[in-house]
Amino acid sequence: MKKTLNPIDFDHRRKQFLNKIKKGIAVFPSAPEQIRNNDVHHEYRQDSNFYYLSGFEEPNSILLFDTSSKTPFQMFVHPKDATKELWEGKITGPEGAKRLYGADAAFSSIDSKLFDDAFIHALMNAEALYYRVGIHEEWDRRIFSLMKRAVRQLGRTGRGMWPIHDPIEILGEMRLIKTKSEADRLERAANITAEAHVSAMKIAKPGMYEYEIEAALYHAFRGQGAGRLGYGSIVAAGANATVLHYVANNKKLEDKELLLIDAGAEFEYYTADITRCFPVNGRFTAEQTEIYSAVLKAQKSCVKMARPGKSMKDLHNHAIEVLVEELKKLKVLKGTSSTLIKEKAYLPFYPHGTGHWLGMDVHDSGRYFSESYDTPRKLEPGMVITIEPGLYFGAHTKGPQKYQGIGIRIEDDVLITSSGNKVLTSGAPKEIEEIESLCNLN
Ligand SMILES: [Mn+2]
Repeated sequence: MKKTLNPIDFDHRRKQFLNKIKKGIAVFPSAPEQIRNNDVHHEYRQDSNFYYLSGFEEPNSILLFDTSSKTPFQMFVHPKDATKELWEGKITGPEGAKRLYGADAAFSSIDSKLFDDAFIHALMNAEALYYRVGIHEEWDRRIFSLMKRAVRQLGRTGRGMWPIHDPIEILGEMRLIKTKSEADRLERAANITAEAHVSAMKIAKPGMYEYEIEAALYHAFRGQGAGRLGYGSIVAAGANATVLHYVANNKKLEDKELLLIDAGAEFEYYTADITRCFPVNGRFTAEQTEIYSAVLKAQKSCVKMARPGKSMKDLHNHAIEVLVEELKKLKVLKGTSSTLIKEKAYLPFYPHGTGHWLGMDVHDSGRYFSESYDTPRKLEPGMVITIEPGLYFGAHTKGPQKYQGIGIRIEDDVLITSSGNKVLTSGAPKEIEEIESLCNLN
């Protein structure tokens, strides 16, 4: 297995995490392998939190953190196995887990007694368990039954069950503020993705199919060293763009249609998330220009606003204000802005949020609210967000006939810095003139 991040990064994360769980223990099972059909598996990807703390990519493994132990970071991994390695490639094994991944102690994960005993032993001296309930049912059953065994072993003490905390609250906060090396990886993913969007603009033409563009994106991602997609690519021509999570990608591109692409490459477990729209024949129609310009205005204005002290909610409210003004100018909405906003008259045309955290998961972890979950949290340096307003005139939207079938979203990835922000995805043009000139290169 290739190890890409500096081992020091993982070591540092583990130290931080161990400090935060105080006198607790923590368990992270690896992502389960998923059957696709018969004996074929879905492509394997390690669980984000598991990877974040270990850098270890193999299935059938467990991380056990025990703050009171001389070996606080224990790994349970698949043992070396010549036959399995002949078919599936190199297995790291417990010795490798210690040598290459910094485990203080490592054991086989195949002999389930080894983990079960270690877990009970660790729990005895712990004040709390950090474990994500509700992710894998099988694991929930295993953990609960081990906890029962542990409590019985205490004898008649009257002591209750150990409390279980979700480690995501700690890890979500850690993952939310990106270190330099994480921001670098996101920037690399963003550059790869921007390049792929540019090549899509260059090759698309009437008569091609959405899946041909999807294939070109994948070619550009993998060709530049991306590990995989960050999420399923949306390649939506014409009215398909008004379906927010369109994934069929099988329609022919027609003259005078726009093509909306929402796609992101994952580079070393960090994903980009870019949306661009461009005309299949290289020229925006007058109506497309009107809607596109409205969205672009809102998008650029939100990007300008994104800095420490503002919240995602501030950006969303701002996007709504600009879009409502633009929709009034285009005679899609009529009335006073404050009433239109209060009555959410924009909702049929702008039904989604303006952005989200971005990182190892496309919708990354971390609180959107203050610690008491009652006020929107302020942006801080090191956060990476998307800014993605849109306007949609779909089958169920009653708007002017001339806009029917237009769906526009423009999405950038933005790193918040102490002085404002840095747009990571500026390699993908969004101005009409730039887009048209790229589209007309072929
Ligand atoms: Mn997004």
